[in-house]
Amino acid sequence: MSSAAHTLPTVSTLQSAPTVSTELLQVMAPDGSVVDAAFIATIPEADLIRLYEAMLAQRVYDDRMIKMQRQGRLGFYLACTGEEACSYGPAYALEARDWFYPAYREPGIALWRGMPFQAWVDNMVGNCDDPAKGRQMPVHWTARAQNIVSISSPVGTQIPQCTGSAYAAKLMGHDAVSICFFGEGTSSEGDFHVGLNFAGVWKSPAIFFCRNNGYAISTPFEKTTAAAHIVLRAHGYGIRGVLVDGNDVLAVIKAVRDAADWARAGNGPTLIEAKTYRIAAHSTSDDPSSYRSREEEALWAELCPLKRLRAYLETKGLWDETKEQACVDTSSARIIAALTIAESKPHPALDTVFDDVFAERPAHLDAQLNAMTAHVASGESDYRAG
Ligand SMILES: Cc1ncc(C[n+]2csc(CCOP(=O)(O)OP(=O)(O)O)c2C)c(N)n1
Repeated sequence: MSSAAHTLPTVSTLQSAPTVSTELLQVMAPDGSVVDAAFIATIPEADLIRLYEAMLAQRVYDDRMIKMQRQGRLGFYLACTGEEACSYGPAYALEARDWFYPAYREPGIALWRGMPFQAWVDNMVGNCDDPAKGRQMPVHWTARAQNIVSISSPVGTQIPQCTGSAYAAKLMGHDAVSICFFGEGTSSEGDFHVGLNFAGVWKSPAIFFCRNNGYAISTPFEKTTAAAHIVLRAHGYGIRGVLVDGNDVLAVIKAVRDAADWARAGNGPTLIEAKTYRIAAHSTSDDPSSYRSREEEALWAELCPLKRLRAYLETKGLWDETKEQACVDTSSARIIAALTIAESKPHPALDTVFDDVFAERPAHLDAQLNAMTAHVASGESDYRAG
C-alpha cells in the first residue's frame, strides 16, 4: 500500500467527503403550502396533476386488491398506502435508460414507467400471462421492457445487485444510473453494507433509496437501529446522504434528481432516506393494531402524501372534489375490469415450471416432468386445470 493512500486524516481530507445532510428536504409543507417555489416551477402543472391522479389511483387499486384477498381471490397482497410518493416520485424523476431494483412496496415504479396494467394485475393472480409465470408470490412482478428487475422476497438482495448494475453501466460508458428501494429494517441486513461499501469505493452511479416507514413488520425503527437516522450511515461509506420528507412527492423528485445528477457527473452513489409511514398493514398477513396506537396512525394519516399534493393543487385551482370523485370512479372501474380479465385466464401450464433454466431440457428434468405429469393425472380432481 502506498503511503499516500494511508495517511492520518487532515481537516481538508475530511471536509472533501461528500455531505451527509440530516436537514429534512421539503418542497411543500404538510398543509400543501410552498417551501421551495423555484423547484415547483420546474415541474409542469400537467405533470403535477398526473402525479396526483396516479397516486390516488394507486390507493384505489390497493384498496381493491386487499378486498380481493379478503374474499379469497388473491393469495396475498401488500399495499403502499401512505408511501405512494416514494415510488411515483423516483419513477418520475429518472430516465427511461435508468435501472430500477424495487422492493415489494413500489408499484409506482411499474405503473408510471409503463408496465402494461393488465400484466401487473395478471401477476397478482399468477395466471398464464403473468410476466413471472406464476412462479412468484403476488406483488413480486417484473417488467423487463421498462428496465425493472424482478422483485425478490429475501429483503436486501436488490441492494448489491443495484451496485453491480450501476458499476457495469459505468464500465460500459453508459449514462445510466441504477436505483434500489428498501425499508429501514432492510438497512440492517448485510447486503446493505456490501452494496454501499462497494459502491462508495468504486463510485458506482447508484441511488440507494431507503423508505423509512417506521416499522419492519411489527418491529419499530428504534429497535432495528440505535442511530437517529439511517442516512447517517452514508458517512461510514464515504458517500453522499440526503434526508427527505417521503410524504412530499416533489421533495422526493428533487432528492432523486440531485442524486442522479451527482452520479451521472461521476461522483458516485447517494443514500436517500425518505421519512414516511406505512399507513397500511405490512401485508394482508399482518394486523398492526397489535403493535401500534390509533393515535399514531391518525397523526400520520394527516401527513399523507396525497393530502399534501391535493392541498397544493386546490390552492392553484387545479383540483376539486368533482375531479377527485371522477378519478376514483375511473380507477375503480379500471382495476375491476383488469381483475375480471385476469381471473378469466387459466393458470400457467404446469410444464412451464421446467422452462427458462436450460436452453435444452436435460434428461433429469425430463424425468421429473414425466413423474409430475403422471402424478397429476393420477389425482386429477386435486389439481385445478384452469
Ligand atoms: C432476508 C429476509 N429476512 C426476513 C424476511 C421476512 N420479512 C419480509 S418483509 C420484512 C420486513 C422488512 O421491513 P423493512 O425493510 O422496514 O420494509 P417495509 O416492509 O417496512 O417496507 C421481513 C423481516 C425476508 N423476506 N427476507
